Amino acid sequence: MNGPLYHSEVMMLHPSIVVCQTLSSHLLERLETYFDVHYFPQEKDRQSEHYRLAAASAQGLVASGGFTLGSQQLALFPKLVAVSTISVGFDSYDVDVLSAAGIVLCHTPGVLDETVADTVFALMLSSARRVVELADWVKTGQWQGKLPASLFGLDVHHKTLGIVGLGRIGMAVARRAHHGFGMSILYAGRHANPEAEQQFAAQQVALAELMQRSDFVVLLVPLTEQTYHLIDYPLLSQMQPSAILINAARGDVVNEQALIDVLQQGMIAGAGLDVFHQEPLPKNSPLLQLPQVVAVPHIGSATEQTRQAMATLAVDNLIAALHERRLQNCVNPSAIA
Ligand code: 8YV
Repeated sequence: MNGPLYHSEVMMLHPSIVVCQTLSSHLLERLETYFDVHYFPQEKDRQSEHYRLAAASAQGLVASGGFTLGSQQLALFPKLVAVSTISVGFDSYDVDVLSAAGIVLCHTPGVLDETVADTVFALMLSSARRVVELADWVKTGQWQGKLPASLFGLDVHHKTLGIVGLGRIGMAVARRAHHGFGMSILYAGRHANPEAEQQFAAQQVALAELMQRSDFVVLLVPLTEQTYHLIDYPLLSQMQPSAILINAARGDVVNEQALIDVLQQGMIAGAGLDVFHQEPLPKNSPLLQLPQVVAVPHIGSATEQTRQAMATLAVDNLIAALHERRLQNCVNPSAIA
């Protein structure tokens, strides 16, 4: 959406910005063309008086998806006009608080869809075919003879895939699943997706039905008040014992304790998890004790190429908002209405 930003501070020729994420020198130079840039990529850099002074005069902020910005943190940024996150998810930013303060928030949709869909497939294949568990088995010298049937996995091809949250990333997953793996696609969500129905023969069903019928349940909804613990024990317990849960959304979309319970009780076959209630995942998490769980460290978009594309888009978003006075990829344009 386009629209003029009218804050008087934005009219300054060289606004001051704070960058709280590692950026390539090329992107930092691009920002420096337009702004007075204060760079604090590491958490420890942000404990200093220097950071507090830079925040006090900053009109713009570039940060990552893991950066927390609510009323407490915002008190450090009295002049803030625009925030640009290098992520598509923005659940760690308090949008209501930002909007009330007239601050726009921009994010990076689109450029990470295919990479996150690859991650989803990596989790599906590795959990169904027990790739991590069996690779460890080989590395620890246990491959001494024929593979015992107790170590056989489950097929992925021609199975039923249930997608919870069929947006841009879900479409990239569905395309792989339908055209590449001959899978049947179910989806649950607030809106019908006629494009998915036409292109992938996807069928919209209620969430409980999706849980019951799917061989793979893939979570891709954003974390909001409505989706917090959306997948709880009553829904998890309706999955088939041979089914696998994949979470590439946010940890708290699932009640993690309920997931641990159904896994420990063998009520589902496994889980492929990119996201967790607490990140980094604590060393004592019961999830780490379960061989049928493939846990990866929030790698959804983490390829060099895609992270660079996300950072470039976030930089462009901030330049558009603060320098060109127009909004692109803004999640709360009404903040300045
Ligand atoms: C980010 C993500 O890499 O975009 C998102 O919402 O979860 C990841 O792609 C992560 O937030 C780190 O910035």
